[in-house]
Amino acid sequence: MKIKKISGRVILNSRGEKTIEVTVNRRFSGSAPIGASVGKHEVYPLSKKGIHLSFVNRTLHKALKGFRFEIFDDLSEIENTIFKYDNTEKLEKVGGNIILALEYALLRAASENNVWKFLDNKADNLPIPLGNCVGGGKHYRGESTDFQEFLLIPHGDSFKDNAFANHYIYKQVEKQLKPIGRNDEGAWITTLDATTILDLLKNLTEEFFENFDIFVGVGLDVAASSLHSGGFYFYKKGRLRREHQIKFINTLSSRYSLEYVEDPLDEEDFEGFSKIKCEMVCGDDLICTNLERLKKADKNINSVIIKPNQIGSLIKTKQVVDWAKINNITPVISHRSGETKDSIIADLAVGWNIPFIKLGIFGKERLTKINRLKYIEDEIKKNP
Ligand code: 2PG
Ligand code: MG
Repeated sequence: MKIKKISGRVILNSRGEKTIEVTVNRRFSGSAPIGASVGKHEVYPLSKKGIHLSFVNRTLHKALKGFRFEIFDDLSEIENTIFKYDNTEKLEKVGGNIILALEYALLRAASENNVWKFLDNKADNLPIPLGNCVGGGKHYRGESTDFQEFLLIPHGDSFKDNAFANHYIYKQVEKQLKPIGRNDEGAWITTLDATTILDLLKNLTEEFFENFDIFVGVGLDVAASSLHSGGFYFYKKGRLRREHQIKFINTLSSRYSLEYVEDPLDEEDFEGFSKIKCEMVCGDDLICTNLERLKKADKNINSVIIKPNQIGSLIKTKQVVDWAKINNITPVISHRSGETKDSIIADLAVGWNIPFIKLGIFGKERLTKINRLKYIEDEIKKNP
């Protein structure tokens, strides 16, 4: 595929914030999201000065016109061209989203919208959707839960069954919780405390198992860096020292048989993560999809969040996924709270054989990804 035209425009994400969409050869587009609970070590999503449209429309268009994009690794050359204009560590001049939006558009152009197949034409595994069911923290501006996300982890036989399980339980939660509304990721907002919510999810998942014979586990994204300040973890009911935070999370983990805990401690507390007892202990802000930080956390976690725009490069994102797998760290690809309708993470999950994807259960920016995974599942079934 030969690059003939690159153009950019400003679009709004699900939170109404500006982000960029890049179109290649007038037909294939891509866009990247923006987070609210942002790790300290993430790159800038947009340039420090805002969106750099002329960089896309003039500079990139001129620099890349005529380039032949054939295989995934060709993205290295594209990235190196961009890094010549921005060699800052955090991409403050152009922002990571321009790079990713361009890369997503290029992958679509090269594969005629079959990115997952382009990445691996034998791919046949669908990820398990970790569904954000109840939430608060930085994903809602009013009073809500201390923990950012209460997640459902279904273990059905197909992606479709798992999406059904998440949606069914989500609707039951609405009936019983009488929520205030939905937060940025479509999760239910409540001011009830963590144990009350976990009691409810435990009952509903057990009931669901009795009715539908699909086991659904429960997980948390504590997003503890948002609670952490001056050595304490601040909750509505009071503050906890580090050792009590560890004890609190471990107590919840064993009482509710949690399957997954993300960011239970502050983003610099590598050692603390190894004291958490849970089947999956996942690093998000701790790692920021950064290979050096993942290597440092090797013995502290057994799961890692993958968000391409934390690092602003698909080549580097792929390196993190590969290194994690080789070292028995389970990758979990994830949406962001300020999402666009771009569904590329669905394709990346299948094409890179990532076993979990973290998504909202409701809202059009979340449903594009769920529907895309259902479509890919059908395609795989049609051509086994
Ligand atoms: C997280 C993400 C996505 P944000 O913390 O895992 O749920 O939130 O995009 O706001 O960083
Ligand atoms: Mg997180």
